[in-house]
Amino acid sequence: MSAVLNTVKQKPSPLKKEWSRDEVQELFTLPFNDLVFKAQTTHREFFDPNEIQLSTLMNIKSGKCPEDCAYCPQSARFNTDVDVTPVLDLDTVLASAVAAKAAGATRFCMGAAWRSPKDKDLDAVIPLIEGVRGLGLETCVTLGMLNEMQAKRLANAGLDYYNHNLDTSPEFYGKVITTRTYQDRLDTLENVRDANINVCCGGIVGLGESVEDRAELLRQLANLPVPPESVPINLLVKVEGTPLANAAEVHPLDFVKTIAVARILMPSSFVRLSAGRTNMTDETQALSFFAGANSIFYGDELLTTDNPLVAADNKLFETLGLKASANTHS
Ligand code: SAM
Ligand code: DTB
Ligand code: SF4
Repeated sequence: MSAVLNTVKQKPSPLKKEWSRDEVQELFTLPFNDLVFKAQTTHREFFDPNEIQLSTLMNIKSGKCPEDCAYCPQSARFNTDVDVTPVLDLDTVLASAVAAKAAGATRFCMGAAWRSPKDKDLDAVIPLIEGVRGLGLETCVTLGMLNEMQAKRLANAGLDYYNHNLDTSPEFYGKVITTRTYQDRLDTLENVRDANINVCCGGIVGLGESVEDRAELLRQLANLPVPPESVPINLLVKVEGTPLANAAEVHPLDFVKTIAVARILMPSSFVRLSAGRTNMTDETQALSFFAGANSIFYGDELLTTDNPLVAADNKLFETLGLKASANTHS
């Protein structure tokens, strides 16, 4: 069991702020300099501004997913060119985890293209969680919807984080996914929280959503009974064959504003500059860090698409004077 992370059940604080629709929309209308200054000031109250948390991703079960998430290359409904694999074996996963740790990652995140795992799927994933933990890495998995019992099983295996994204606003959600509801996602998040697993939950920018939708996504996240410890903000990776392959480009500064508002709404959470970095300049990434992003996916691949090379990221950290955060598990 994770000593600190999984023993104390987090309760909503009576002092927790409920963000109103107008308050969040107003942040998006602030002059850029005012918004980013506010975000950086908030960031400094809770974090070392020059420290960054590094998580490495691995796709442990690829492709043939029954869901219809319009952004996702792993949906069986779209004609994309992704590998289809059963759950990978322990040795393969541990070899990647060892390499991730050696490169400087502190968390290893394993993704599976499932709508929701069957209990026998968890039988296959649990040894992977235990093995990766045994290496002294934090563990995260993203396996789709979980019921109460499944969340408890993962907690008992010592899982540190569960990733399950809201993806967008409740209003825009139906334009992107029809095979599971927003409430289904909230139910999974509640099951994960109740099992005392840390919550990793965020969304995607670039699905064709409005600024109001981005504000509503962030408000939903911040107004959860306990905000997620980790908030991945993905820029859509446009993949040939998915319905969103030709989605409109997002202006880089609009992306940075989303990061800044996430930081202001969830001051003590890790905000992760997630998918989409291969299409960002160093300047956009640097501004995102200045706006309060303090975590990235680190490693040459995401799940099925490319991520910046580790060597390029290390060079960027050197240029920016960023240092990787320490491993909490070793
Ligand atoms: N199947 C599980 C689920 O959806 O809950 C876990 C894996 S799924 C790939 C995890 C998350 O990756 C999605 O919720 C979405 O936010 C993100 N994602 C998937 N495809 C993406 C893309 N093309 N661009 C950006 N983010 C993406
Ligand atoms: C998250 O928010 N982003 C990651 C992780 N959680 C699982 C996934 C990004 C996937 C990008 C597209 C791909 O590589 O398939
Ligand atoms: Fe399946 Fe997850 Fe992709 Fe949706 S995002 S199609 S649930 S793998």
